[in-house]
Amino acid sequence: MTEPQADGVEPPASLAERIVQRASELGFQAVGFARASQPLTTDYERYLDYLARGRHGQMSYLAERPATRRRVDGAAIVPGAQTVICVALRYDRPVHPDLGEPDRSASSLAGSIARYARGRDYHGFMRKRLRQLAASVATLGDSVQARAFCDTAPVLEQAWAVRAGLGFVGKNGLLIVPGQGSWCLLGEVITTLAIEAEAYGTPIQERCGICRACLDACPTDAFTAPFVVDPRRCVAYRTIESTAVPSAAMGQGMGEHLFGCDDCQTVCPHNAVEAPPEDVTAPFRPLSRWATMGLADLVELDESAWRDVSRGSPVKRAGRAGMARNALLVAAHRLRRGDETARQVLELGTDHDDPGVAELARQVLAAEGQKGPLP
Ligand code: B12
Ligand code: SF4
Ligand code: SF4
Repeated sequence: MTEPQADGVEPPASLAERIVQRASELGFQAVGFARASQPLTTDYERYLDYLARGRHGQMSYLAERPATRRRVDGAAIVPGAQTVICVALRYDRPVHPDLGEPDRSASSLAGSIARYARGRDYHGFMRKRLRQLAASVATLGDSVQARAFCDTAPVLEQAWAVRAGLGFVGKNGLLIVPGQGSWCLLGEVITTLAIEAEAYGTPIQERCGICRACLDACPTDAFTAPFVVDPRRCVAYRTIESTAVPSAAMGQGMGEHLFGCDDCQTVCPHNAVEAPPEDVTAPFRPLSRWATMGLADLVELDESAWRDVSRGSPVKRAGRAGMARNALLVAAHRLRRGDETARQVLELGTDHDDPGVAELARQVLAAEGQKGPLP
């Protein structure tokens, strides 16, 4: 709390306070500051180890110009940067049918899509807000440079958020903001502005304790150790980033996941907090198209229909063949559980114009056929 001056005039708020205030106006739920001039050490070494083990798989962008991920104050990011302003934007929504926010169920595609991806693609509106924050930061001094980042630049976002004291990385590999949980997206404004020394954060101790709920909940055993995900085994990678079409046997274990996966967050006790008010997370409200489509529709889409279905949605990243593959894997899961309606989806899949997708459908049907004649 800032004390009024003797003459009753409020003293100007500190730079940090003004940035926090602006970030809050723009809808960010948490803000922290890290010193940009100190390169990353342990996190950078972990990243190099990750590359050396080939964990990036098909995400070749992660391996490009690796040295750029070590520091953010060089030519690649913001020359002369002093401060990384780290923000978190929550996307968890109250679960209520009237809000279109479903549980995972056979009747709704949205329920099989990871929460962050059910609504509009966050990159657009998150970057817009970050750019607005950057514009405000640029007015706080002479010749201040400030750039917005979210997801696409070579910045180890979780590492900077940890350094800013925004939260800690849990055993599920995600940044958890104390009191708010992990259902949040990270972004940064990196700037040449230096703020008050005492406003820079420090890392906080991780608060997982003996819990291991996320490790046990992972459907594909993607954790090689607590805190360490092997993306190549992660459902998010396999349904979003990878273009590989697995064999029917390899594709097992993905369950109902059509796009992304939330299992290691759903079980986390730090997420047992109230969701923000509905209007605050309105852009994450499930798109109405998911309520009217089924798996078969996804398999049948031609290029033009796919453009309409994927417009403005994060699912665009998987591509038409990728989403058809994902739909077939969900159908295979349902068929194995005795849902005969899923067979139709697989039969449609055998005619898919992507040969790999068509082959997957044939393999699943052949494997299921061997289990005995249909009634
Ligand atoms: C590539 C990527 C993926 C890949 C690979 C993830 C990975 N682990 O590398 C895939 C597709 C699998 C993925 C999945 C998801 N992702 Co992603 N992803 C990214 C991206 C673009 C780069 C990540 C990266 O640099 N990886 C490289 C390696 C080195 O990092 P790492 O393995 O994560 O390791 C770091 C920490 O885990 C930690 N660490 C590692 N080992 C240890 C050990 C100990 C003891 C400790 C304390 C820490 C620690 O240090 C490392 C370096 O910082 C970031 C955005 C960004 N630019 O940072 C988003 C990002 C990490 N993803 C995000 C999200 C939301 C997801 C999903 C939840 C999406 C979903 N619902 O399907 C899942 C979660 C999977 C999981 N449990 O981690 C958010 C996470 C927000 C948060 N609260 O942390 C980010 C930050 C995007 C954003 N802008 O908000 N993602
Ligand atoms: S997102 Fe799903 S598959 Fe990936 S680590 Fe978490 S629980 Fe496992
Ligand atoms: S589920 Fe448990 S172990 Fe996993 S991140 Fe949450 S608190 Fe940590």
